[in-house]
Amino acid sequence: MARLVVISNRVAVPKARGAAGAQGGLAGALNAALKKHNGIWFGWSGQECDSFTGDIAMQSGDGVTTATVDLPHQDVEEYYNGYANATLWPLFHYRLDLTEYERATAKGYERVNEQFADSVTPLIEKDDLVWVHDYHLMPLGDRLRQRGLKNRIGFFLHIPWPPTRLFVSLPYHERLVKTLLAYDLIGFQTEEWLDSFLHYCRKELGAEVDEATGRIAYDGTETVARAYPIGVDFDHLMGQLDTGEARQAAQRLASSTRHRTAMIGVDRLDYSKGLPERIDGIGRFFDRNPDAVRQLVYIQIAPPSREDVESYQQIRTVLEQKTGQINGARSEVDIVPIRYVNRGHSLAELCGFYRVSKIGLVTPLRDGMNLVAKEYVAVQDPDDPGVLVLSRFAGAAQQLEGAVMVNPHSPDDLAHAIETALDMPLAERKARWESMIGTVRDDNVHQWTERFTHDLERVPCP
Ligand code: ADQ
Repeated sequence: MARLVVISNRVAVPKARGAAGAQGGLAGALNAALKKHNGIWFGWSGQECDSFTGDIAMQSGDGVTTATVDLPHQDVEEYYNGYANATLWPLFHYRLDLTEYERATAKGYERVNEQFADSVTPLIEKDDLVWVHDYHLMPLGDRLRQRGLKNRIGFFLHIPWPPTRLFVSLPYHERLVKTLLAYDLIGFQTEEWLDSFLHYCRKELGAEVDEATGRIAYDGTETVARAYPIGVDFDHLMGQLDTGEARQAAQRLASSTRHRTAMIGVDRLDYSKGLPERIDGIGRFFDRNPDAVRQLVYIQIAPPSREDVESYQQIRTVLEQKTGQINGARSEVDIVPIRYVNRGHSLAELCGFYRVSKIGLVTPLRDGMNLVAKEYVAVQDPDDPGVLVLSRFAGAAQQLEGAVMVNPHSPDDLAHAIETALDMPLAERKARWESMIGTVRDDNVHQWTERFTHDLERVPCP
């Protein structure tokens, strides 16, 4: 089996798995693949330095070797806070209104991709499979090729790929996509994002595209693009559910909500997750059902993320205001309808919370996949499962058809979905859950890494 070199913006150092915080779904997924392939994980340490040295800190533990570099403040500002999170992230989540186009940050993005290529090239051996992750590092494959690498190099995009009409608002969009075609294999979360990418290649680049196989021929290169929906580490989740920590968390939540139904949301504090819109929907539900404050309590777990980006500071303020308004209007001496928890929790605690929450609310405005939806389904009690309310704009909606689907922009739709979930008879809850648990269990993260690396090993050698 070929050794695997994973390259992503941030690296979860050994043991960080499941630690409190909002690292995103990437960490758990990759550790599993790396353990199996005896791999190396390269990326930014998260630390800042005075000037870029390229010094690599290596660390081994738990079957995984990590190799990290520090970045100067200016690089972090331009590459990470700037181009990645204030240009690509909003644009790829269809938020042109929040997208910033700055030449300086675009240059910083290119520069850091060059630095990453310089640093990681000496770590890569002849037969290694190289797997690059996410929007921070789209040009990296091309930069590695420029340094003479002949390995098989794959790329996986964790976020959506926007429709061509939005994507062309990006200055130098062609250049970015051409660099992507330096990869041998490009993975997307869903067929929808894949279709958007193929459409762009055909219409804007004039590439030869075979929709059936995902083959893209352009300027003498050949690339394959396919959908690889990411999953959860199902067995690990079951293990977490079985811990004292999970049981205690479940008990704490159950006893504090007493006879009320717990409804839960777990998200990074990010505008793509539709949090203010969700609170509006909950507000509408209480307007329509004022007595339901004695029947339902909503728990929102949302630790801050990317706090250096302005749009992220705003969302926190908006969320606090909206929650405060509903609680101010509807609380009673012994009852608060919305609990907003502004910090992370361990995976075990989350499993405990999911298990006792009879409604899981996952309503992003746009999401590559969304692993919270799958985690919620995974840990439900088969004899008394809760109801997943899911945005039709999450990639997960294409697999989890047993969820109550909502349009997250519509407060009425959200309110109606909560009513439906609250009133749903046991037989229907079971039938819906049973229709989803198979894909959550079987299309898991191990199967995902297996499929991607299997295909990467087999694409024609460059
Ligand atoms: P994210 O946008 O971070 O990931 P998501 O898929 O929901 O979104 O993954 C979040 C992960 O972080 C989950 O495993 C969840 O348990 C954990 N998490 C979230 N909030 C937490 C909290 N309050 N405390 C502790 N842990 C928390 C990106 C894309 C997604 C895609 C993933 C994986 O945006 O669309 O599904 O990558 O590819």
